[in-house]
Amino acid sequence: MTQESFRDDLLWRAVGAEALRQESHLELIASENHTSCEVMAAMGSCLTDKYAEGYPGRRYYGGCEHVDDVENLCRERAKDLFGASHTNVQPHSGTQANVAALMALIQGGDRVLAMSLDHGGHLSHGHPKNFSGLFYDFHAYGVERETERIELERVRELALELRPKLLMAGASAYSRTIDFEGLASIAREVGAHFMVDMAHIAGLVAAGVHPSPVEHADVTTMTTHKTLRGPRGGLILCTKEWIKKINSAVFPGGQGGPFMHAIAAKAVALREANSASYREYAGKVVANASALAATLADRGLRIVSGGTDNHLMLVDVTPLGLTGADAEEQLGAVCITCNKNLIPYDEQPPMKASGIRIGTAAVTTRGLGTVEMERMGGLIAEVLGARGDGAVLESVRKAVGELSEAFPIRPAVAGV
Ligand code: DSN
Repeated sequence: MTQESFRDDLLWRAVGAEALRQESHLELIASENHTSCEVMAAMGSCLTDKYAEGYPGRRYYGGCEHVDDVENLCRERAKDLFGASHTNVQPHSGTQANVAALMALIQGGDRVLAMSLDHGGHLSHGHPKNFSGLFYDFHAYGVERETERIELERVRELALELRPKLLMAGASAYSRTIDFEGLASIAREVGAHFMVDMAHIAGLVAAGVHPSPVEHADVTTMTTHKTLRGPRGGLILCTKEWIKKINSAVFPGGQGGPFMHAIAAKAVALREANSASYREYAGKVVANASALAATLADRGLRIVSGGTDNHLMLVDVTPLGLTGADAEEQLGAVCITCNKNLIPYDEQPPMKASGIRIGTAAVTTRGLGTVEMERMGGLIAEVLGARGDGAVLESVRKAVGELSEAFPIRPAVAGV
């Protein structure tokens, strides 16, 4: 069935418009990417029709022999790619994976030490209105004011003072390498379990361009749709000791039937990520982020912590007299998509924020390289310094249009 033969005009008009938006905009939201045609095909396959509560070989419904093969394949690929002994590939999202990890590792009310959301952490690491903050006793470590980096000695002092049952690492807006080995040794020293949410950097870890937490953590969670470039979803890796508890925390603890189409698409993405071309891609993502950060800094913008080691950076836009919300809107107007973001020790509320977060995973998938990053950095600086000058905005919009036309998404991902 082709899209032309679909009857639901209203719906497909919106989907078509989104496809055009993606093609004509440069996507710098650090948590987004463009998936391959095979990932999309798996997501749109007949597997979406199948109920399969339980696990391979032990389901509650009949007719699961083929989806068992799919889930087993996905599990083997996840273990192989990340060097893990055990995995659960059913979480519907990163937050669902974190629900299961917390349910497995600790009891309600137990104390957890995790990175502060205001300094780059994540909603599911203890926000007071999220399940995590509602049901557990979360305390936060952050980055130092001077360096804007996590300093292990400070985390250690807090851990010794608070004696958490669980130490959590991982972030959604932190641009520096996280020392998982060092954090694991703090956890051991205070008798805490150690959990890592590597959602943002999973693809970089898979490719070996960021140190892996897997050998250090009791449980590692991730999403599959960010740098890993798979379908929207979650995944858990853990040691033998935790797999029974993790499995029962995912199902029946936090979810019902698994999304077998999403598990098939995760299997596709895991195979794609286990290749020389993907490892080359991940290296380019990091090189592109470095080049973009350097260009923005050269053009007078302040990069939080002075640069980046991974796929993203935080840019402080207050020296230009802007809020993050203003900057997001002005860049949006020239077809560059990014998000406003709190910077460490921000005095603005989250809906305004003092910074923007920029990531290079999606534009690198399109084929943009360091030369184009320098060009984009210049364009971003021009827009943010334009103070609404219509002629500047028009010329940048034209230049962005030329870049997106030169690097179309679908041909780029067809043969990933
Ligand atoms: N919303 C995601 C991000 O943008 O980092 C995390 O869940």
